[in-house]
Amino acid sequence: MKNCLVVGMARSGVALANMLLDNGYNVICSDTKGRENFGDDMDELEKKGAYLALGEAPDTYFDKCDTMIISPGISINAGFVKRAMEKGLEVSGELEIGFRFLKGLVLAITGTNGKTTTTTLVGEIFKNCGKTTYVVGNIGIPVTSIADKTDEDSVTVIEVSSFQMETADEFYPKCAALLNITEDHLNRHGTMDEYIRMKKRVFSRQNESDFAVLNLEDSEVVKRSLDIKAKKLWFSKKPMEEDGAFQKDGNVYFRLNGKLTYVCKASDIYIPGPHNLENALAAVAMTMAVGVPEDIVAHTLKTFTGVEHRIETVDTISGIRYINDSKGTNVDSTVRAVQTMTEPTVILLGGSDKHTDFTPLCELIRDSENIRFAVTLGDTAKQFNETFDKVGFENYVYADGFENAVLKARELCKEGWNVLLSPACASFDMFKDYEQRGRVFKEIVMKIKQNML
Ligand code: UMA
Repeated sequence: MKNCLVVGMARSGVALANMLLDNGYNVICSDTKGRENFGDDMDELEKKGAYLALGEAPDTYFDKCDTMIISPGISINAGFVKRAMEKGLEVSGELEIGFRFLKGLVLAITGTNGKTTTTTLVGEIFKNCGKTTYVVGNIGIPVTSIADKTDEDSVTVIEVSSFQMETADEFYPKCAALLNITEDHLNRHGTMDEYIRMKKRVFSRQNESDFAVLNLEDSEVVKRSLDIKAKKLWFSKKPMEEDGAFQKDGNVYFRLNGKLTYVCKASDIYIPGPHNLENALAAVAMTMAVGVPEDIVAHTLKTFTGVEHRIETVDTISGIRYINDSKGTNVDSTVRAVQTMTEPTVILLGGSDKHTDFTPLCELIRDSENIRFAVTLGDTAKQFNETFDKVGFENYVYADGFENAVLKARELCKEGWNVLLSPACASFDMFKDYEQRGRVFKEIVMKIKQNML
């Protein structure tokens, strides 16, 4: 690897190109978008010596490079990626190249849901140990933005997506967790089998001296775990005999090689809901496996208040609580948000299409005591409306546009109710990403508070 073609100049590509230039590599920066779509980042890269190939097909530069590195948003099955492979280029990804530069302890968390909360919580536990800790990956901070800063004593906690794993051949975390598997990203991976195969690659380089943290209550995870070579640590909300973290009689325990350690009361864990208990148990297993003392783990579980855009209370205005769950980007994630509601709720549903079957979610909403109305919006609104008709739930209404949808939800609410944004879909039909969708939701809530809407 010497002459690198970096494709995709958003967060991953910019960080990667910078890291490669800092380490003496030749870099061509490619993106389908033209120069006018980028800001100062590109000037800085050019100053450092990068060649900017913006608004052009990457193919033009295949002859000038030995390696092509793609951003997570680009599929390994894209036509130009196949053509690069045929030309004999090494094709890799941002996570994989970042990993080659990482020093110290590396932990990885994957799964359909709970990744961001668990990754952040594991990071907090290490920070509370006084360790220099980097919390990166799919969470929004590219691994390559910090890889050069790591040393033998630092800890890097990485949220890993199935997209990133497509190109991560040698990625090798000391401890990796698979939190759960439900349907997601079929538009990218085609089948559930392929999606699961990508997630499981996180364990493929591990050996018996490493740790695989797995959900004992997820039958798909259990079924797919047979060929994992690392030491398996399970987690469960119910008592269990296996090594790992579990809840028994309202207490959280960790067991390693048969030795049982009490951690804290389950009710001490600050973040609410059964899904967060699972996230907390996974974090207990991951950190105690590598020697973090139980008092630091317990203290962090008591004080960690959760992550932005995940069942986040924005404000209560005229008795109506506005909850931002923009991170509810798939059915299972929204199911968890619905199950966490303890008051009457109007839910905002819909976004860009990932070829998902909404039936289980629409049935849950039909049977839920707390979900009183649904407001559907975005590209998948029609699919939601049809699925509601199919399962026999009549209390839904379509809204044209995001702001209208929030205002419609407010109109349907009575005092003491919630407006819950948990779309069960990606955001790309109207926004750059789920974070922007969450921020816009919060801005609308602020305008409501100031009587501007
Ligand atoms: N592009 C090309 N050619 C193409 C396709 C895209 O040049 O054929 C360019 C686009 O014009 C754009 C860039 O590629 O400029 C976009 O790359 P990207 O989508 O990888 O964007 P990044 O900002 O680098 O974000 C990526 C992850 N995005 C995706 O996986 C879609 C971020 O995860 C991640 O936080 C970030 O790297 C840092 O590691 C986001 C995500 O939606 C949050 N993840 C999915 C999810 O969580 O469901 C997997």
